[in-house]
Amino acid sequence: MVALTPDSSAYEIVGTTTWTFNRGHQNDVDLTGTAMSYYTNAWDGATPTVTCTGGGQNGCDTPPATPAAPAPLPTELQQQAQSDRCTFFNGGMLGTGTYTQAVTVNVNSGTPAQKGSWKFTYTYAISPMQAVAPETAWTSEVTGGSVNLGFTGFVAAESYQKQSNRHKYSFTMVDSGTTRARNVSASLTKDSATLASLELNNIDTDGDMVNDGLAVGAAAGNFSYVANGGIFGNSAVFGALHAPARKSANSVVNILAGDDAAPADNFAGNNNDLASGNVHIGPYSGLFNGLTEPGTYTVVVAGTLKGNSSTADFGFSVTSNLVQIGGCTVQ
Ligand SMILES: [Ca+2]
Ligand SMILES: [Ca+2]
Repeated sequence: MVALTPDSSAYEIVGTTTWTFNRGHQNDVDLTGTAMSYYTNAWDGATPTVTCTGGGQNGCDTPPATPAAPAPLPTELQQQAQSDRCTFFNGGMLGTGTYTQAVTVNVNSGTPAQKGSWKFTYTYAISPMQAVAPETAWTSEVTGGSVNLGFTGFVAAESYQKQSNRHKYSFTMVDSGTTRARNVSASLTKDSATLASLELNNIDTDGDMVNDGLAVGAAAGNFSYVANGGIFGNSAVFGALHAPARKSANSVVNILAGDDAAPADNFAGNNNDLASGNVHIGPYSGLFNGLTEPGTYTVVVAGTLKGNSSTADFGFSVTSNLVQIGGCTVQ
């Protein structure tokens, strides 16, 4: 996986001043002062709509007890704040949003008989708590009139081994003691055209005095893993990997301890891999300086994950969320 976070999702240049949007991020524990803190995001309290399919020959029968409403989604709040960035900049009334989440309960037992796949759909509302003054959740700096677009992140990798009924996950990232992350670079795109690139390699893996790898070390903290850079190896076990359309993202601690969807890790020896330094990450950061043109930018981090003796090297490329420069002021 590649974790990739631009320093900000929006900038405005006004004369010699650069404004930076402090939107907040879906993973933030503390949103104080961010644009995302200006809304409520909650289930609307209404009874869920209920539909049912299946149930066998005689169809659905007797719904199960109504499940609890799922927690609200921070991603939805993040999107609302992003779409309101110009209202935060110019002042005014923020937008509202709604979305739904569904819980499916399958039943086939009980007296009276309960049958069917019952879907409970809950509605959530995102509501602003107040109108905002101009330049709310934006900070300014006199720069001469350009944006230095910074980004941070890390590369990590998961491997899965199945041996009879034993399932084992690993997050080590070395080959003979040397990083498997090779030829790692970042590029900047604007409106889909590549403008610039940066080398992120910081270690020489083959002794030719030229850096060609991204150094990895022990992860300091737990993190959520999802293989957004792709998957490779034995396709028979792709379903065991935490990747889009495969297993849902989960924390590395849960994955290693087997607190996870099937097939869950049942290898006792790796439960403390994070604490013992065997969960590796390759951290990186970079800066694209002196941007002045309004437009929609992304950062792309790409590289190669070195395979082992039985698997080929694997290329990856991950694109950041959009970063907007301009669009909120009349130029
Ligand atoms: Ca080299
Ligand atoms: Ca384990």
